[in-house]
Amino acid sequence: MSQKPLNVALIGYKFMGKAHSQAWRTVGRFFDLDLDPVMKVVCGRDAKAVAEFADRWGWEDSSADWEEVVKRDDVDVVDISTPGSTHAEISIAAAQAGKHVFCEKPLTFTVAEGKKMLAAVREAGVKHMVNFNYRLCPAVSLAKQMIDSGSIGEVRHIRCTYLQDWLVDPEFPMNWRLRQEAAGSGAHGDLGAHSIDLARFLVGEIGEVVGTKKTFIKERPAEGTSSGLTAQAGEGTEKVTVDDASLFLAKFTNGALGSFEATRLAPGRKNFNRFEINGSAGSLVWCFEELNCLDFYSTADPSTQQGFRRIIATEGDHPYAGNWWPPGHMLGYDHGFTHAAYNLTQSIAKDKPCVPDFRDGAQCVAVLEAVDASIESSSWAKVEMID
Ligand code: SOE
Repeated sequence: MSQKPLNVALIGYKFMGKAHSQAWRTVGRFFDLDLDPVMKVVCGRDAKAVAEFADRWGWEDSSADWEEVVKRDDVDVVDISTPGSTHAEISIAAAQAGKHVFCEKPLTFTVAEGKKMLAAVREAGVKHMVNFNYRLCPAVSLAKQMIDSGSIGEVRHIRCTYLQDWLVDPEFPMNWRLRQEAAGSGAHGDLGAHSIDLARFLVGEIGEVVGTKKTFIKERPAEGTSSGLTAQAGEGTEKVTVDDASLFLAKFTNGALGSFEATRLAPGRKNFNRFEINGSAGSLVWCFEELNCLDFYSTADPSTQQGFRRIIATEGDHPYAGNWWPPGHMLGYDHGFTHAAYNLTQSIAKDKPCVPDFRDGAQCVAVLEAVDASIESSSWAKVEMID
């Protein structure tokens, strides 16, 4: 490539680290870019393991010292794929060192911290993006285009369910995602954050919420070793300090109504991230388990032909899809991450705003936090609007 390099440092190299590495490896091959992403350095606590990861995934260098990495002169972008408890400290340090920041969701755990992160990136004048990968699936971006162009009329309802089953076995051992201090919350922030982002992207701002959360399995075998979403038990047991499930109702500022359910205890549901949107002139339905498909019902169809039709969002003129394979050749989980790497690279190259950005990340945290406030007060809670 003849473009100027864009040197990327990745912090974290487990499940999300792999997804981000795959994105940086692939993006320049399928998308025309104005900068050339270079996989400069990957960072993690275990020097030997991170060196092996670098070798396997094609990172030029590895390090066990994130503070040194974010200050390196040969780093332009800091990509944070670590547990949520570390996002604020690393993002702020990276921004202060003048680096563009790409951060996993949830952005952080409190609105106060989210605002600090937003202030840091704005003050530094760097680009910032939070990784809400599902809005970047072609079928979801198409839903957004269709809503904006009036295909389903005025939006009245959104029903979001994000269901998984990897914690249904009470013998599944502890890992960081089950500890409040590392993950912030359970299904609420891990899965609910994605649904909130989809709802904000597709419908608008959420003004008020009321909800509940529950931890069904309160103690689990202690952690032995873990990798991604699998784990082996160690000795003894440990208390689970996050929710297994979260449910809430929402009133949008534009008058629409929403319901949200997130759980990791739904046997048979693997990554069932689904929304159904009903408007005055039609409906749209999407589920990650069939991520290339968007179901569309239009009241404008002749009465003899009414029914949901299935759009396969792999045509060349569907968002992002034309950069990949010929029509009908399906995309998967990793492609959303590549679309994020594309958006960030181009926003840096063209000095244009990048979405979803840290304000989107912080606004999502405001909704999560308002649900917690509603649980505390057993009543509806207002969502703080972040400028
Ligand atoms: C685990 O529940 C998880 O990997 C989440 O952390 C991701 O954000 C989600 O996209 C898939 O499931």
